[in-house]
Amino acid sequence: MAVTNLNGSTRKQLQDDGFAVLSGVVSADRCARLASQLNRILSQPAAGAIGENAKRIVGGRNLQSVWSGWKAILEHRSVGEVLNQELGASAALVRILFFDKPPGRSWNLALHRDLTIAVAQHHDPSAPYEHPTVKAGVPHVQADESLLRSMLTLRLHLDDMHPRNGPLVVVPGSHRDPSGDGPEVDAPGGRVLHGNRAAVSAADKPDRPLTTRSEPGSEVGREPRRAEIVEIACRAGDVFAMKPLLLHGSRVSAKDCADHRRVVHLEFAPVDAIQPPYRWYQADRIEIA
Ligand SMILES: O=C(O)CCC(=O)C(=O)O
Repeated sequence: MAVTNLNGSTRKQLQDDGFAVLSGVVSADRCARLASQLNRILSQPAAGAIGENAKRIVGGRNLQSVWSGWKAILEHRSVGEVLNQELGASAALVRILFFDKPPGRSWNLALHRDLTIAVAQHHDPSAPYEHPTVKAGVPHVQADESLLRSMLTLRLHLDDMHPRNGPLVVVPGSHRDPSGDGPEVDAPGGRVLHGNRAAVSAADKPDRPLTTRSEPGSEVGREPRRAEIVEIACRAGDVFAMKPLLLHGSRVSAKDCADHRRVVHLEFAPVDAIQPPYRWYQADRIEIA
């Protein structure tokens, strides 16, 4: 992989906070074309669309073999750099998800970590991974900490993401303590971060609070922790890089917001990081010019 060194502060932010914004990776025009392609693909009856019907799509799975549009991000030097520095020369794309928050049909997603990977098949006994499930016909398992620590997610934003269209929220540094339940969240406040840490006014905040997805009773006997939750803002074409163990969720859109919030969520791993007998469901090695 012919790459130069990633900007030191981006790398440090990924290590310390568990996320970083790579700005201006894809042009807004190209994002619009990619969104149309995805819409066309997910409207086909056999596609892995998530939603009530072809006209009410809120997400998609199993896009890896039918859509190569995600490769647009590889044309930007910063993406090759981050993949090379975080994953090494054997980086591979191992899963694509697509998310939207369509106007009038948005929701609030509780804080969680991304623990699930798509695999070629389940095994019995399931160790070292657990909780086998099937999602849209594809076997999945919950990976262990060592595999999740080796992975990186890149989220390509196809629309601007702002305080009114259901933005992502994260708990900086939470990837470093994956046993933590996360903060006690009782208000929709928190800082707003962009690549350049822009702030927005409280009046722009959506009206429903976030909740955490911790086990019942998990806070018993402990003082609630007040870790910081920050709201992320991105422009269409930015890539949000994130460690899967980072606690994250998203807010519901404002009721009168007419903007979609479409994101292509790409999970990468060193291809050999998965433990036999498991194999990735699909792994596309990354080649950077
Ligand atoms: O973009 C979002 O709303 C977050 C989606 C997500 O993290 C998930 O569905 O696991």
